[in-house]
Amino acid sequence: MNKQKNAVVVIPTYNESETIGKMIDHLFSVTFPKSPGWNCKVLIVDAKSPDGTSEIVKEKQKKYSNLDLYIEEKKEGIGAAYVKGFRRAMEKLDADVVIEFDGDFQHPPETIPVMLGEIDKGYDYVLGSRKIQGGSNPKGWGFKRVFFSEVGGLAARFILFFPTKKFFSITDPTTGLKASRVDGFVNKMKMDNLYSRSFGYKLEFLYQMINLDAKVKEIPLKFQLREAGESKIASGTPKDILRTTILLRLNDPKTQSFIKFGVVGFVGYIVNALGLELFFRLGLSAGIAAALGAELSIISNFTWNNLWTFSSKKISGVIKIIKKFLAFNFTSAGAVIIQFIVVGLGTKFFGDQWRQVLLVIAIGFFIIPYNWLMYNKFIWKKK
Ligand SMILES: Nc1nc2c(ncn2[C@@H]2O[C@H](COP(=O)(O)OP(=O)(O)OP(=O)(O)O)[C@@H](O)[C@H]2O)c(=O)[nH]1
Ligand SMILES: [Mg+2]
Repeated sequence: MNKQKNAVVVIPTYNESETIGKMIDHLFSVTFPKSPGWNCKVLIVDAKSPDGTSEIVKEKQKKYSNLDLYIEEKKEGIGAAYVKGFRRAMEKLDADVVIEFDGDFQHPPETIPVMLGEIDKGYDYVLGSRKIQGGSNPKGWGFKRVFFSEVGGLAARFILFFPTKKFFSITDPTTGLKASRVDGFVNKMKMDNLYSRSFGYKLEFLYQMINLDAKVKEIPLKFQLREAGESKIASGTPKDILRTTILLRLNDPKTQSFIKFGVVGFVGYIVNALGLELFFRLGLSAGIAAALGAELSIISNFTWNNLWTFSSKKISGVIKIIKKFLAFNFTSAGAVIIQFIVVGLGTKFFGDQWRQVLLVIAIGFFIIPYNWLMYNKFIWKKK
């Protein structure tokens, strides 16, 4: 028989004395018995709440041996609390799965056995989503909160994932209800230098888990109004989320190489234009001069992309370089054909006066994605 696995429900608290005792009782007596295959533990990470939250937890520890308490030196943000909680869950509590969970009854406890069931099925990352069938925002939320949740969530999805498949499949990136597998995921996550130690950490953990190739499952979350106590949502939260998502995407290696690819492409255009001018002034016909300029820009693009954009996958060795350079010329010819089709067809439909606009459309919507795809899939493909 397999050894029973440990699931650690991590609950950060700041002044949650009104609900935490009830939550602990509910988890141990009602919720956990529904997951007989799991050894469920609770870890409360308390930000030295002045309202006596930790005293209540200590009292409950007399009753529940699987209840752990960590009291922070001071309140440092919900992200900081989860970093400490995850570390402790791995190091002290031998966690196989960690669950992010609110102690104010906003997250229905009955989602916990559902999430563990999905982990049992082989998923690595189970997310409670308010945006799929069966999920919802609290009925009592005002316009502002609904707006931030909907528009902010969509913006975060876009910034983090567009145009990959994850843009469509991660429907609720700011959700606070998650179960994460430790082995290969949480134990590989970098938590020392987060962009945000407040709410933005949620996006950061999400992004890291996705980049670690976690198998993701979304379950419906009927998000509730907090049962008692005051809201700790800071007014700067939307800004924190926006800042974190932008930093994550901008500093992603893929984005970095896309920016370099753009710069190299622009330099290629300049080389093309200068080449045309130079050869034309040397007395060649404009057509020949343009073709030579184009070949110079192909050489420039190939060289700089190889040395800079895709330096981590650099092509080296004379034979290999020649082979790939020929292939590169071949894919570049594809871009010429695309231009021929888009500008040719476009002017036929709309008239010749649209040729420059059509050129921009051809480059922006077709050639850039086409080149990016060809470079990544064929020329500088992963080894
Ligand atoms: N340890 C710790 N816990 C925190 C901190 N900030 C918030 N929390 C707790 O984390 C839980 C989730 O916080 P948020 O979702 O940001 O805010 P909230 O108060 O639940 O917001 P509402 O949706 O209005 O209830 C709350 O139950 C807080 O008690 C913090 O800095 N440190
Ligand atoms: Mg809450």
